Amino acid sequence: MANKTWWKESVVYQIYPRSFNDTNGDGIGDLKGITEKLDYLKDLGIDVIWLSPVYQSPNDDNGYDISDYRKIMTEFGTMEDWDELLEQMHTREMKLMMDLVVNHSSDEHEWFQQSRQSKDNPYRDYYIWRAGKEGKEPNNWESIFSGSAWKYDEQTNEYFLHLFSKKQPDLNWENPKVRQEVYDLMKFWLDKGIDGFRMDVINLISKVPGLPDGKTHEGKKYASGADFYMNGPRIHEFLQEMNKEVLSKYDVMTVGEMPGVDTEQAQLYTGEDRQELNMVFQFEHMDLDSGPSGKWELKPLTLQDLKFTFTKWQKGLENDGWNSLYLNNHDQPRMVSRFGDDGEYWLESAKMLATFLHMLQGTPYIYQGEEIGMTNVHFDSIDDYQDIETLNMYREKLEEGNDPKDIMRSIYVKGRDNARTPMQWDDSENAGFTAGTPWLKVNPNYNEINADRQVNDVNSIFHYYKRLIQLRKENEIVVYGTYDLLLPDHPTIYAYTRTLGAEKLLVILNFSKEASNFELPSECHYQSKELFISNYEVDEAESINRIELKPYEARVYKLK
Ligand code: TEU
Ligand code: CA
Repeated sequence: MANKTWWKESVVYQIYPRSFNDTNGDGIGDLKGITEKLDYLKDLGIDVIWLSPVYQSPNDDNGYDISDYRKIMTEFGTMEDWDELLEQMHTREMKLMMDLVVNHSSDEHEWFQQSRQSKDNPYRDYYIWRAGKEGKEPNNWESIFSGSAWKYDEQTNEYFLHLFSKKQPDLNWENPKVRQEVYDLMKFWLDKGIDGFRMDVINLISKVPGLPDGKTHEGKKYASGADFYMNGPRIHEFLQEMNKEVLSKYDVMTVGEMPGVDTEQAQLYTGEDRQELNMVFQFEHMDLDSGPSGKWELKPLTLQDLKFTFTKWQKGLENDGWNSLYLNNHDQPRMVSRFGDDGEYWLESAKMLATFLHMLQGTPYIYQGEEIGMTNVHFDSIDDYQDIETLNMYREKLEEGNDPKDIMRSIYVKGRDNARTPMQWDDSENAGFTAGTPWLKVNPNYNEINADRQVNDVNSIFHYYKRLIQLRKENEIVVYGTYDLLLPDHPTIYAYTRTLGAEKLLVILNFSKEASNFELPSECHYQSKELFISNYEVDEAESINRIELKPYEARVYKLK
């Protein structure tokens, strides 16, 4: 059995502060708003809060573009507000994981302002500057936020690299001074008492020397440079140095966000004896409904793909390393809309998906609003959307001659603003999120879907999550049991077991709105069974050898 540790037994709740709770009526969530809701999170059973960036930022990418790593964003409040929030969390025995964004900074950071002054400025090599080639960018890499990954700066007649927005210049990790700056800022927050870091795109920090061109595709002006910046040549060296210099000196939890990571690499990043990170956010299950050209190319999701991917990760890290478990976050559409049914079977499918995720092996992450089944949003006009990734894509595809209706369809399904509409607290104006005008419109379904209604309804999604979290705390098998897939070829049922010693959990999930026939596989012997949790009324005495599952029905039995 994997070594026991607190971060394997914890449930994490991600807060996107801008959209969580506004207490001063400016329409923007703030730190005081989070402090106000800690009892709600404690009641849910949350152990750790992952706070998306709250540092000083011009908000080109809503805080993922940092202009001062040691200051609190003015819109979110003051350092005193932050100190109070941390103290109130610790008083409630909740831990705080901050978001470390060090693949890039904001172009308004002092380091970049210096760096762009001149080629011999002491900060020049804090960033990645190159001369153009034949009047063009230094290479053909595409930015993840559309267009070239290079921006020309006439001050020194050179280009700087930005894998994300033009206002997010990549830091040069080859420069030991940059690495030391990062370690110092990490210690600043750790010495204030935080309990860990989520590390933004941390597997992009090591680039292949020479920054070679990517493979271009027919008719595309730029190419993906992912082969030359994902899981690069010095990534493990950098992470082991960070661990030695900083992380090893504190009792902290770390999760690295790693686009393009596979299970073999994840074992290297999270192996117990690797001294790198505790876990990673991988993206394979987030790409199952994307076509070859990326997330905006919609492709139907199949249950087979979901079974294959999750089984690969459950088995791949079962002996060494550790899984993070998530189905949505601030970058992804709402899980009940994407993997379930946000219409007729909204309640049942939200609970079924929660059962699926929380009975797997790994640390579960709940994204704000997921616990009340918040759904995707559908704004009629592109002017109602705020996300830079969406707006850049819209402009680029429009210029390429695509039909605006087709572009909007992709935005409805995959846009990041789906996850960023304000938290729906109650059925008062603006869902109780703000007394002012919200920075991003509230989802109009807040009258039906809000926390206030669900906290007072024992059959709500909120109470179902609370029960799942309680089961995890009361039963070691939920954390440490070994995962095995059942019925691999069943088209609508996802069934798996967890085994720990003589105990077994049997998890049966109907991923469809059709009734589905479950037959207990012969390998599932048992003497006694106990119904752990279900999203429909179930007669406990009923045999489980054959079950006709209702639409999106979920059941978990403990077998002995
Ligand atoms: O996201 C990393 C990333 O790859 C994103 O492009 C994300 O996967 C994509 O937008 C999905 O549609 C991190 C942060 O989570 C994201 O909010 C930031 O915009 C990005 O890095 C740059 O810091
Ligand atoms: Ca505010």
